[in-house]
Amino acid sequence: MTANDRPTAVVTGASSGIGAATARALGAAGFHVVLGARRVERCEEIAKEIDGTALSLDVTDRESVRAFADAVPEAKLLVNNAGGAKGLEPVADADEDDWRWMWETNVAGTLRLTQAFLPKLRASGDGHIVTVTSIAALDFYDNGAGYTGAKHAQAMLHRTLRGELLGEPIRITEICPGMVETEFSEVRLGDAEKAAKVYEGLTPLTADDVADTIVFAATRPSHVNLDQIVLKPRDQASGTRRHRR
Ligand code: 8X3
Repeated sequence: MTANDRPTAVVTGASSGIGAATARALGAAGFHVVLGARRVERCEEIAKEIDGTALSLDVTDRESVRAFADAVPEAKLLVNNAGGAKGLEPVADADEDDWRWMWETNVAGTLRLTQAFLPKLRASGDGHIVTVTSIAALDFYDNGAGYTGAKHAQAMLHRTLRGELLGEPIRITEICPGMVETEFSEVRLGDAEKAAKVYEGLTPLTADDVADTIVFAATRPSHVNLDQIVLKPRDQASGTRRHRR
């Protein structure tokens, strides 16, 4: 799907937050962007702005991924952004369904999309896989094992590709954001008020900050592979150490 000869970038989880900002930024950088998410109406609005394509995508559903990939004949860049957290409690009280959801979206979702698009990335002669993990893929913290576990597994899948695809024309970049003010905390905590408190008294990253970084990685010359980029607000030292005014 090279619309007007622009290279095609596929962004998952593109209906909001980092995914939506990345779709916009890649559109501005000259890509034809295919936006995938369950909330396809939201993707359609963004697609209109950037002359992109919106398609329905549920990364937890094999058939949905297959139909999505079938509708995109070629791709040069895949941004595995769909994912998220549910719950924040000690292992002793962890909800098994939340853990299953986190595994399905972050880990199996990344596997499905990567498998579906690898042949197209290869065929482009200059492909690139960007996976948005988290600082939760680098450390552990109390009450976060379901999410840190899923993010570690997603990161291992992604990092393993760096060796497995060595010698092929495909770059591999992992983006590890810390606190970014998006719907992330609302989904995790299931409560808008509690979510707002997460960012109180500090200046979090914005989705645009992360999107800019993804565009930077994607627009380096083909021989330059940015393996891993960690970005956190100045007010955040780790998953649990934050400075609040
Ligand atoms: C989320 C990172 O720092 O908000 O992926 O827990 S943090």
